[in-house]
Amino acid sequence: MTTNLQPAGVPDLDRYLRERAVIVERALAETVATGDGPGRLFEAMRYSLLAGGKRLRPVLALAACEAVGGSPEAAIGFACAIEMIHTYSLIHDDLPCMDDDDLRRGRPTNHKVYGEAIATLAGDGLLTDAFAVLARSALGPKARISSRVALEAVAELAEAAGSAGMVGGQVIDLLGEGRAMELRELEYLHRKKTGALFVAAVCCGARIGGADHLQLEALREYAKAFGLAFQVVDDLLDVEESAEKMGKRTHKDEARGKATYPSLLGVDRSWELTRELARRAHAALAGFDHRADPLRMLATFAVERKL
Ligand code: GRG
Repeated sequence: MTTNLQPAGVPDLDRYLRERAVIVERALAETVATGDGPGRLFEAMRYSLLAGGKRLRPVLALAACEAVGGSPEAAIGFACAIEMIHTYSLIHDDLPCMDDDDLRRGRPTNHKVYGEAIATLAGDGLLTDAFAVLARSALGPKARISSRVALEAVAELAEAAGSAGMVGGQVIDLLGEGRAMELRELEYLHRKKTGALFVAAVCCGARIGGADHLQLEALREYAKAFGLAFQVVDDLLDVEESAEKMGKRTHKDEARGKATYPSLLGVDRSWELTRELARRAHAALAGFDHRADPLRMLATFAVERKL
């Protein structure tokens, strides 16, 4: 994998995000090239993986690695792995047996182009290959991490994506459709469905960067606040924005009878909650120097984003 990662200078948020997304994009295109397998499968995997997207989880992982003094090059394999897992979750979430969506990242969903069977397998391929990518990168010369750190990252990522994390959250979400939910249950669901992967992005990036125990705990608090803020904003954008702008179907939560932050708290209080969560994320970084500035900017972005 060839990458050219300079330490982040943090010029401005838009530029930072664009530059980082390009780096991630290149690494992903190289990582998931046509391998020793059916061309149609790789085409379907690349169709969704290289369809744009904000690349927030990999960007967070690189930023967390740098915040503790690590080199982002060490974390690029992990960054690719987490974006592959995120993309698999989007492909499966869009399937007719789940959310049944036609539009994702501004283009027809994977199953609309490749059919349900190939889309399911493209998701499976991305999920499984992600762990090979992570393990191989940890074995590579640029990683310079101990096998213990590598194994901790593998375990943390698998737990975040699996039954106790994202998959579990998706099940709670499906079973909750059409029935009332209290705020506490909604938060529990989102901490698993969306939040767990953000926490893994930040904590594994930081582990790879050499974080000590205290740094890891502070960054975990940052990521928990970030993940929830991101999700509340997601609920708000679903109410307030159009499908054309978002590149995916909107106004669908209400249609499916899903509890959301705006439906439980109202729009104004939901926006207030996002600001409170952003403050919490910033506060968690109090003990970090300027190298955590990208993480600070990203927390602001999570609540100010319009996409
Ligand atoms: C199918 C196992 C399985 C899990 C699905 C994460 C998830 C669980 C489904 C995605 C659907 C969804 C709308 C989740 C809520 C928030 C979210 C993860 C939005 C998409 O993430 P972004 O905005 O997307 O980072 P891009 O396209 O920018 O990467």
